[in-house]
Amino acid sequence: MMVIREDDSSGRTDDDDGEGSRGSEVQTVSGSPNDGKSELLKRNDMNPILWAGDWPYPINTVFNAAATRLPNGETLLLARVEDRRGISHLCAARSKDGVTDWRVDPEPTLMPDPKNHPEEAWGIEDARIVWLDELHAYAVTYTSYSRGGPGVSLALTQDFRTFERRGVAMTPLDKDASLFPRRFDGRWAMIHRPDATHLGTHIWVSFSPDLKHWGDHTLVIEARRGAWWDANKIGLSTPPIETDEGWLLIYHGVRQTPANSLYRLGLALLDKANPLKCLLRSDEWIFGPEAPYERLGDVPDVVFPCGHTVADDGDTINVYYGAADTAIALATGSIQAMLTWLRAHGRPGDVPLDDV
Ligand code: BMA
Repeated sequence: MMVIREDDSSGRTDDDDGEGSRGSEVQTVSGSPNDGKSELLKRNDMNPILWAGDWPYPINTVFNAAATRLPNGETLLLARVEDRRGISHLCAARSKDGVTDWRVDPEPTLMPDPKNHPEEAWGIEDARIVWLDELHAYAVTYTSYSRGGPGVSLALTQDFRTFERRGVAMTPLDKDASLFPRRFDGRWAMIHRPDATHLGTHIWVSFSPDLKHWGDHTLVIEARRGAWWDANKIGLSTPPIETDEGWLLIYHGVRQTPANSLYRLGLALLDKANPLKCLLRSDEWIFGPEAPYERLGDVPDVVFPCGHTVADDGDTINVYYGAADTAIALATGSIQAMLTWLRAHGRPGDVPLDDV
């Protein structure tokens, strides 16, 4: 019999013995500054839940996966797979509990198609999935790496087997994009991250009547400056989470150090009716690289979520993140706890950003 452990937010069952899990060898975070403290996102004991060794064909790394729950309750990840040329494609993996027993597509699910889509010349990366009720389709936004740099492309799918490409939505340099799941005053909205000028790399929202023509581009969340954890470069992590209080955003901030770039996560809340209005923004990061699989890999010190799923209780959130651009890991939290924390620790959108 399968018994869900009451104290186990991962949804793991007593049938899972974890035997042979490489996660059990590297999961220990002893000595991490968060030991013993309550955390908004708790790492899964099986982490990393997927890595190159799980792939049915030779690859370099698998990371930065989009996520959704399918109608049958299964979790689907659309992972970024970097091949052994350095070029990325997307590949789907499905699991009943979202943690174990992943069934990975035997071949790449969505390959770059540079012949018909030159914007995909150097690969496709970092997807985000949103279900569009109106179109009865999943919208997949992804980075298309063109010869002119990375931009944002959009494809629609019903089944993650065939995809209808809608082409480039945001020209280079742009990344970290997701649609909102429904229209605002008749227009679709996309959150995205046009790339750096010397004045920083910020989060913008743009609108479209038809998912093709985009305009009314508006800067919504600014990277801070100076010593802050999210100075100079930020971007959306997983798609916007609709709550009674507004759109909860998990976003990443990049701290440049002399040694490397530290990718950490923070929270923000956008107005429910007007996603151009930032209501709250966390001053502190809520999650950063601490575990060995986050600190060591092709790109050290990176946690980079592109997808989440919400459990049947409407509150438990599973955040899937790329760890060190090398593997996929999972951390679980509560949407209500994040909102409570943000209310207590958030800075209202109209208060100057980078004063202490
Ligand atoms: C960002 C993106 C991500 C990557 C991260 C860390 O700019 O390109 O795909 O995970 O850098 O390398």
